[in-house]
Order: sequence, then C-alpha cells, then structure tokens
Amino acid sequence: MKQTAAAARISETQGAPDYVQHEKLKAWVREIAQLTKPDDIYWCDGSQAEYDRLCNEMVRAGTLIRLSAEKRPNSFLARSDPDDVARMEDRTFVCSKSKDEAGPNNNWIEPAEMKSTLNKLFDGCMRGRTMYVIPFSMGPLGSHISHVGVELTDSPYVVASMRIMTRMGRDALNVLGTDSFFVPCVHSVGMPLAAGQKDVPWPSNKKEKWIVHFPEEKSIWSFGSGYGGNALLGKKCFALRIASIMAREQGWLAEHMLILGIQPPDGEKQYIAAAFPSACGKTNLAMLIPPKALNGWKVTTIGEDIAWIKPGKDGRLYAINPEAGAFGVAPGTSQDTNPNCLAALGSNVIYTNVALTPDGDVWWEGMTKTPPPKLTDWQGKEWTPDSGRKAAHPNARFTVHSSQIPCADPDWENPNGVPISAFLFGGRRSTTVPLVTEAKDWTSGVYLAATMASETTAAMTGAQGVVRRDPFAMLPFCGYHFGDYFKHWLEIGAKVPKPPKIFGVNWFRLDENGKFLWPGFGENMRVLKWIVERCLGRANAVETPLGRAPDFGDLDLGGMTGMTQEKFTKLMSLDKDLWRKELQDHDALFNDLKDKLPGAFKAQRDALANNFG
Ligand code: TSX
Ligand code: MN
Repeated sequence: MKQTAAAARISETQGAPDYVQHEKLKAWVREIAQLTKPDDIYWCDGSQAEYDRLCNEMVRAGTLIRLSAEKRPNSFLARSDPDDVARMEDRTFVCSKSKDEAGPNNNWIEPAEMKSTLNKLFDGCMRGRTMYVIPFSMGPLGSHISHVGVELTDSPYVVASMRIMTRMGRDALNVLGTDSFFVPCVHSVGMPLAAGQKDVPWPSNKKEKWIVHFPEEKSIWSFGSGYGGNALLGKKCFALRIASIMAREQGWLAEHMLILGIQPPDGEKQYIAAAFPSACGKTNLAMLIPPKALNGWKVTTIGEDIAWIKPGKDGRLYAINPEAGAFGVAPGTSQDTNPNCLAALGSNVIYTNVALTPDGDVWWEGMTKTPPPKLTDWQGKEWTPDSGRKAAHPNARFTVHSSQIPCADPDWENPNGVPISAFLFGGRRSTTVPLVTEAKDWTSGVYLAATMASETTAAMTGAQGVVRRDPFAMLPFCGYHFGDYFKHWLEIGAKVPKPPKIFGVNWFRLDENGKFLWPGFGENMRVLKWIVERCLGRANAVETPLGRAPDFGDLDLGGMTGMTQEKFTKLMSLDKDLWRKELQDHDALFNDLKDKLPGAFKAQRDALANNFG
C-alpha cells in the first residue's frame, strides 16, 4: 500500500521501546498518534540527560532562555504567549453522562458531543511536532495511596515541567507493569506546523482552548494552552478533578490542601492539612518559619498544594503529597514573606513569565523593596521602574522540585503518608470571621469548610471586599456535584474512627482604620501552636457561637509586641448583624446546590442562627 511521507515516518517511529510491556498503553498511544498525526513519537525515560537535552533544544528554539550559570545555575525562563497566562475556568469541562452528576459547580457538555468536538480539534493537531509519552506517578512510586497517569503532549515545556512536578518516566512505567490502571491524559498546544513552517517560542491556539474531563472513563483532554494547570495534566486535572471522583468512588479524599509537620519541643510531631482559596498565602504557610520566641517549635513541609488522604488501619487518616514539586506564584515571594521558598529557587528552576535582569537573573514584583533600574519584562520588552506596568506577570510562576525546599519534611516521600491530626480551612475576610475557631464536631467542621469564602482585594479585581464562596477551596477543582462532595466528607467522618479536628482560620481581619489586626506570616505559628495543643489535649478553649476558641490567655503571645487584649478581642469578635448576613449568604450557596445538599446542613445553619439570635 502507498503511504505519504509523514505516515511512513510515523510507522517507523511509533513502535514503543522494548521495555514497554503494557499492551493497553501501547494501543492507546498508537490510537492517539493516528488521530493527532505527529511526525514522531518519543517515550520519556525521565532521566536527567533527557531533561538536559530537551531544555537545550528549547533554548535553541527560543522557548527557554538559559539564566546566569552563576546566579541561577541550570535554570531557565519561559515567556508564554501573552494570551496564555493562566488556567481557563470558563474553558474547563466535566463531561459526565448526566449533567446532574457534574453539578452547578462545573461546566458540562454531553460526552458524545464533546468527543465529536475533540476528535475534530485533535485530528492532525500534532503535525510537524513530536508527541511525547510521559508516564507519571502522582505520589511516591508504588505507594498504595498513589496513582499513575500517562500524558501524551506535543509540548517539550510540559515534559520538562512534568519531570519536576511528578515522578516521571521509566520508574512510573515500571509501577504500571503489564496491565495496571492509568489515567489517560492527552494534551496539545493546538498549533500544528505545515511542512517548512517556522515554529514560535510559545505555540498555543488563540481561538480554541478546552480542558475536558470524562469522569466515567477517567480521561483528560486538553487543547490549545501550554500553561500550568491547563497543560501539566497531573496537577489540577488529575490530582484534583479526576482524583476527587476516584476518591468518592473508593472512599478517600483528594483535596486542595497543603500538608505541614509541626514538632512541639515536648511532644509527638503532628501533621495538619490546610485548604485556602487563592491569594491567602498558602505557599507561605506551607513553608512557615516560627518566630524566635517559639523557636523550640519546628515546622516542616510535606506539600504546598494538594493532599491525597486515605483511611489507615489504625483508624486515622493518612496523607501524601501527590506532587513532587511546586508550581508556585512568584510575585510576592521574598526574603520577608517566604525565605524557605526563596532558598529553594537558587538552581534547577523553570521560571515562567517573570522579569529578566541584565545579568541573567530573575525578578518579580515584591521580590525586593526597590526594583532593579533596568529589566526585560515578561513579554521581552525593556522595562524601567517608571514604565507604569508590571515587570513580571501577576501569575508568573516558578517550577521547582520539592527536594530543594529547605524545610521539606523527612517523610515527604513516605509511601504510607503521614497521620493527619487537624484540618484547617482559611479565607481572606476583612470582617466577620475570627482569627481561629475549632469546630464542635466533624459535621459542624464540614459545614464550616463548605461555607468558607474569600474576599477580593482591589489589586485582584478592581473591586474591594467582594465575598466569594469557595467551599473547601475546591470551587474550580471538585470534579462532581458539590452536594455529593459534602455528603462524601460527612460519610468519611462517620466511617473513620479517629477523624482529625477541624479548625477555621482568618489571617486577614482589619480594624476600623483598615489596618491588619494580625501580623500573619511566621506569627501564625502562635495559632498553629494552639491548634496542635488542642489536638494533644493541652490547650484551653472557650465556647463561642461558632464553636470553640482561644481566650486572650490561651494563645502564646510571648515576645509579640502590640497584641493587646483589646486588639485580640477585635480579632476574635463575632458581630451578630454581620453573622445574620453571613447566614443569608450561606443560604444563597445552599440554594444553588439544593437538589443534593446534605440534610445535616440545615440543622447546622439553624443552630448558628439560634446562637446569633
Ligand atoms: O502569606 C500571607 N500570610 C500567610 C503566611 C504564612 N500573607 C501574604 C498575602 C497573601 C498572598 C499575608 N498577608 C498574611 C499571612 O498570614 N497576612 C497578611 C496581611 C498582612 C500584611 C502585611 C503586614 C501584616 C499583615 N505587615 C505588617 O504588619 C507590618
Ligand atoms: Mn492550588
């Protein structure tokens, strides 16, 4: 039979290496290659040599800029297309068979219709490019809490990033063996190259962007974007959206949570998991350094974004970090706000959309008090402090392996996970919500988490003080109906003999002059200490309408200046009128979810109304 040149090239190169023994995987790779029609198929082994080679190729192609070997050894800067700078929530879909299953918290399209759309988009979309096969493990290799995925992508930037963010390559393939389950992930930047067509540094599709999940077959399809969570499919797409669905089916939790180890000077180390919406400083909390007055207390990091949590044989919940690296927001990260993070960023980092200094270093807003006199901005244009625009994109990122974080917990790769003593749920609230409360029981804790919210700042949206509900900080990430998700959380609490305590926190309460009442950052250790002491049964609390809370004398404020009893009272105060309004806002959320809202929530809501009556 006659073949075109391109088809012949594919047939020569599409054979998997001999060591690939998983027939279903090989068949799927062939099937996707037949659809997307790449010039080449490349199976990633995950080695350093492979990473170095791909990075060098990307430097030659103009996708990466190599940074100074003295200032940032083995580190690179990528500049994305200016239209491809963030996750696209309005282009993200959960295509379950029934719309009801996806819930009002997801965009939905009927699966057959979606597949027909995707088949057209992906037909020939990798022409002129190499299709990379990336086997990856979310979680420590072979851990009973981990799961494997395979991403097919035409972006070498995705390959390099996945090597930092996951356990990628032959080791992950070995975990799969000959027939184990994997989550199939297909990604294309959506910009095929015609014969002889010159590539651009950051290919993407200006017209079509789709991030699509099929819950029943646990597959992920992403088209048109090369950025972050749109393209590194192990992260938000797999470890949160698809994993949340698997977790519900299998009796565990996939959560948008950091995991901290806290070692008291005189007691057993405790682990806490904490969920925050964006712009609450989650990465800063994950790498917190205690203040001098509490320097007997040690804080270590298991993870800074996602937790997979499964019931253990001893009746407790055990958590792993499914990721192996951080894909963090750079602006605002400084020696003052997060010295541990800054220390992690010295070498072996991929930066995206930060500014470049004349001597081959990086810079972003908030890194230093005074900006350098001359920079190249994130779009490659000359920049000076009086340019009147930002040098780094506000969503500029670093991609760094977890092993480089100085405060990484010795057990961050423990396949058994770490036992969780407490869940924290936070939000950015200028009024209404106190510094810390302990939920009375699991059910009221789940209610607290379901009704959590965060306020926009003027810098974020132009509007100050708009409160947005973000249940469990999972609004963009829960792969199914929030009502069913709340029920799942209630069931886990009923099933697990020793569930963690649940706390609410708010570092962002303002006084009547708009000044922060709480200093935040390392000083948050004082709140964490009280929480850990509560878990150990050693700290006092008083009853409040919201649950239990520390009295002025119950928080360790030693060595802290300015925290008077008067200020503390403001920080913890509960305003009846504001809480009546808050409960009406809960009702609005519940009305959106009314078909599937757990019955227990009404009793919780009415009890709160009564307490504030
Ligand atoms: O990350 C933050 N955290 C958590 C740290 C472990 N931020 C940064 C903003 C979020 C991106 C915070 N900002 C925190 C906080 O706890 N608190 C605040 C508010 C704040 C800002 C500045 C001051 C105090 C509080 N400055 C002085 O008091 C001098
Ligand atoms: Mn996140």
